[in-house]
Amino acid sequence: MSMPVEGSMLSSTGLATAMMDSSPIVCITGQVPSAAIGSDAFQEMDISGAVIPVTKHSYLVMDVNDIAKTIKEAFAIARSGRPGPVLVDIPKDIQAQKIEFKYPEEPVLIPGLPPIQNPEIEDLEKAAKLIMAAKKPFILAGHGILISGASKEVIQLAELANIPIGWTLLGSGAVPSSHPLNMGMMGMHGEFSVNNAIQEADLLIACGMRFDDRVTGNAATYSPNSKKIHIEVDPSEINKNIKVDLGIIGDLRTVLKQLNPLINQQSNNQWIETLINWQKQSTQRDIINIKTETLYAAQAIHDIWSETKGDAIVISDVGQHQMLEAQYYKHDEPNTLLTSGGLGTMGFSLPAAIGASFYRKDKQIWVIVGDGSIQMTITELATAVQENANIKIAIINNGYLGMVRQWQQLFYDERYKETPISGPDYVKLSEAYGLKGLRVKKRSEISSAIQEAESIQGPVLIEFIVEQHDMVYPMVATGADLNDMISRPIHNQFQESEM
Ligand SMILES: Cc1cc2nc3c(=O)[nH]c(=O)nc-3n(C[C@H](O)[C@H](O)[C@H](O)COP(=O)(O)OP(=O)(O)OC[C@H]3O[C@@H](n4cnc5c(N)ncnc54)[C@H](O)[C@@H]3O)c2cc1C
Ligand SMILES: Cc1ncc(C[n+]2csc(CCOP(=O)(O)OP(=O)(O)O)c2C)c(N)n1
Ligand SMILES: [Mg+2]
Repeated sequence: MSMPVEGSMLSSTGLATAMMDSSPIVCITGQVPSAAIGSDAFQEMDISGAVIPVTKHSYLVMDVNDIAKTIKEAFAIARSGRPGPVLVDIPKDIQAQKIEFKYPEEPVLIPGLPPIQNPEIEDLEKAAKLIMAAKKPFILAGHGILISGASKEVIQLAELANIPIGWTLLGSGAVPSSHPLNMGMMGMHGEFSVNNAIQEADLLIACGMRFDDRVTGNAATYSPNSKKIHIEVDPSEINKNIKVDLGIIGDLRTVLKQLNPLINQQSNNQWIETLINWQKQSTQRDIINIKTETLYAAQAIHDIWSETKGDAIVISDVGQHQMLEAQYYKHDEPNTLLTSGGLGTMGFSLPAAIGASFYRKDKQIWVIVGDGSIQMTITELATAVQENANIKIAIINNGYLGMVRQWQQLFYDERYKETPISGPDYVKLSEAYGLKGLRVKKRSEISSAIQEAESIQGPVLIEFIVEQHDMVYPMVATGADLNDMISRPIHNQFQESEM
């Protein structure tokens, strides 16, 4: 995807978001005329210099004859290795010149863009040996699976050796949620069973994930008894956050296509049983089972999942609602969750959903956004209306910057500061922007509101008024051991409900 912008107006936040989350984008910006560069001309800014830390590469094109070659290079760099953003800045006079277009046929060969390596056969044999010797193996499924298109190969490996799978936030959908070996998300707000499994495992097989601190908890005590295999396209990620026993550099799909034939069928049944028992323990505390008048955010998100039959592309924003989406919207298809993971950029969801709606006309597009996050880019409602973007926007309104409130409650002695927030009347605001707005206060109203939203071609907003003080459980405090999880307290409402 490319986006033309005026260089001096470009915010680096979008680029940093793409850089952190391995998103290939090429951003074309307009510069002041070449003769004026360096004169502090009106709206001049050295954008190609300013974005160096948040791009894979940036260009300032000073000759019209270089444009075609530069754009070709930019796309190649954005897509290569670990994908990421590239910026191409073009002065106004260079943009206005005319030349005959000639496609640059030469392949892109530049320093720093190495061809992806083929895995070493000895490494594949070592990996196969480790997998077949393991009694408690576990697959860490990351975003690299989606980038590489390796879902089929990961599932094949898991099924061959009966290996349970946990995924990172950005790896959601890489393996269908409904697959029996898929145990759920790992990390700070991951499943109790998954984090326990990682800590207890005797072998971790990391597939296209980079051991982010939200994933590992305390790196010093991370999965202490396991051998670790890391399959990764970017050599600099191997041994960066977690020391591994075997790093295999290469494209994940290519590696697994060569590794899987070396694996014989394994059972690991006892290990799987242990995980299923851990899963049962957390089901008992699941907020979905509570009977209450108040609507909980988790229930709203769960019901969006069931009403859309799990078939939507969801774009979530940042905060509690983002974590609840990860836990309760079960993705069965690759590339059906878009979210800002590494930078956690509030305001991401609405503009990203408009973009997704241009490309995926075949799918329902749902935004799941908090009342804080929507405020960051709410003006894009005008764009959604103008473009008649077929998106449904679920605002999870808890009246708080909920994730920050949760940290103030748990780790800052309940000293709440600047976290209760006011907001507009979202139904009236929708009317003002020219789209349909609905409000849901009770669980029983969810189904008809979703059906009404889906019956309208174009943008619709639903405000869900939810319990204000709920928290996302489980939670691993920053720096705590991964299996040192804070669980949802069991209270009366659980005992009254049918379980
Ligand atoms: C409020 C908040 C809470 C969060 N809590 C959690 C949490 O509880 N759990 C969680 O998992 N995350 C959580 N995150 C997200 C977290 O910060 C990271 O963004 C996420 O864990 C990164 O996932 P990843 O490593 O799979 O993806 P990326 O960061 O995109 O890394 C992908 C890796 O795959 C590699 N790769 C790319 N292409 C290929 C290829 N073709 N072949 C092989 N390798 C390839 C890349 O080089 C890179 O190392 C949270 C984020 C926020 C904002
Ligand atoms: C641009 C930006 N500013 C601040 C933060 C810090 N932050 C993370 S989550 C959050 C609260 C989000 O509130 P809301 O959108 O209402 O979601 P909730 O947690 O209530 O579901 C904040 C302020 C951030 N991630 N991004
Ligand atoms: Mg909120």
